[in-house]
Amino acid sequence: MSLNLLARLPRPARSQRTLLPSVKRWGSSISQRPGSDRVRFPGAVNSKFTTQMSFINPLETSSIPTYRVMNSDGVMLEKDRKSLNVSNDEILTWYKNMLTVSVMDVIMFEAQRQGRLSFYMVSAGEEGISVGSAAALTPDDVVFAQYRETGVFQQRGFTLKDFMSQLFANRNDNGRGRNMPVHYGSNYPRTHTISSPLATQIPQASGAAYALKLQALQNPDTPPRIVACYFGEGAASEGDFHAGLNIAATRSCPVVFICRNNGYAISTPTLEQYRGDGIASRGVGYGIDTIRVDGNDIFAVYEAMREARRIALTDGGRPVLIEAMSYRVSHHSTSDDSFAYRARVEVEDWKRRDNPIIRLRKWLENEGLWNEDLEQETRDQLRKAVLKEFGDAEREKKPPIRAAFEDVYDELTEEAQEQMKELKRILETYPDEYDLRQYEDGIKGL
Ligand SMILES: Cc1ncc(C[n+]2csc(CCOP(=O)(O)OP(=O)(O)O)c2C)c(N)n1
Repeated sequence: MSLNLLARLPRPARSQRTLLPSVKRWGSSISQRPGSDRVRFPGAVNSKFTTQMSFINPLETSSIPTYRVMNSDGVMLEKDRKSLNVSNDEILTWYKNMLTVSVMDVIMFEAQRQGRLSFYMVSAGEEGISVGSAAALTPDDVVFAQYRETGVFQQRGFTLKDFMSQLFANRNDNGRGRNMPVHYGSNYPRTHTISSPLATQIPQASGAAYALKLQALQNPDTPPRIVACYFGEGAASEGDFHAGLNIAATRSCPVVFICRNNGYAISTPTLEQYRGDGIASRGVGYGIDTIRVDGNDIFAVYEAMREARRIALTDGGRPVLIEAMSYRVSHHSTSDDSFAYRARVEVEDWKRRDNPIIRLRKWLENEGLWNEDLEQETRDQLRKAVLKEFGDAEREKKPPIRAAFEDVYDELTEEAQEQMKELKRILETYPDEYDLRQYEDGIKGL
């Protein structure tokens, strides 16, 4: 096509042109200049020539450092450090949110052992990662979670009633009782519903962030928003992790990936999960701004997330990776006995030595904002509140039976309607075999 012909073709809309990554990888040309000391191959444009044949040995490069603000005694590491720019009231809310998750976890784990709900997963040791990072988000920011981020939901305003309705799959569950316990979701604040297949949320998060970017370009008055995407270090071995990070980098999407590296994926220790420098080193490989933080230090997590959010919104969009280090002090889930693959003493040691809740409590006590009486009083209140919602949710009716057929597609298909009729016929034919009293509207709910 001649240039003239090209000129007559409509140009792409301006917004589409600016969608291209803002990073310029080359100057005027990618051709090789004579005598240049740098490679001008299009695939690695800034690489210097070398006559030294040396393989990069990862064992000889030092490990990415771990950012922390306070030590395990709750003492700020830099004495003259500027404040966090967060009010004491807000910090107290974070503390209470971590406690709420912890108190609820202990009660619900026990309830599962008694057979009162089918399944549960606790967040013990990782409350600081979820509460601290969620504290830096706005309700309009979009979250994708894995399942060990109950603190994100708590910090974003999920109520005990919301948690219990989902756990007991009753008619107040906004997921209509269809998912396993702990697969929470909410329309607002924007928090996508959790699903079991690991890592699938990572490329979805990149896609959602790309959509937010387009939205901002088309409508510059919309408040800037990011996507926050959580996953474990085990999930990061899935292909979807690689797809998700690479697409976010090449399309410059405003997404913050938060990897909870808690040392285990069920029974698999990190030594069998990867041999590189954790997950953080991979972010660098994808050309993504990356930081590793102490996940037991809620201040470090909050600060890193706040800065990551700012970076993610720079130049129209840029992905960021945060690797938050912690230790999974709990069993993987109620279906797991972790002492089958790790020593009890290792777990006890971690519980005693470092914990995000105890660390913040020490800081609050040092500041004169907290004491033993307040701790006992708050724990009692929380325990009572959890047990009240627990009882109410357990007694509440299940959604109507028709909910099992709805939402498979947007509208009920003819086949689904036939199946509903067939189910109704069976339930009416064998009324003694099926107790429908627990479902809203009983047989009429079909
Ligand atoms: C695609 C897929 N494979 C395997 C599983 C089974 N599974 C559930 S949780 C889990 C371990 C995940 O570990 P990690 O991502 O480190 O998170 P953690 O449980 O430590 O918080 C596995 C293998 C799954 N749910 N989905």
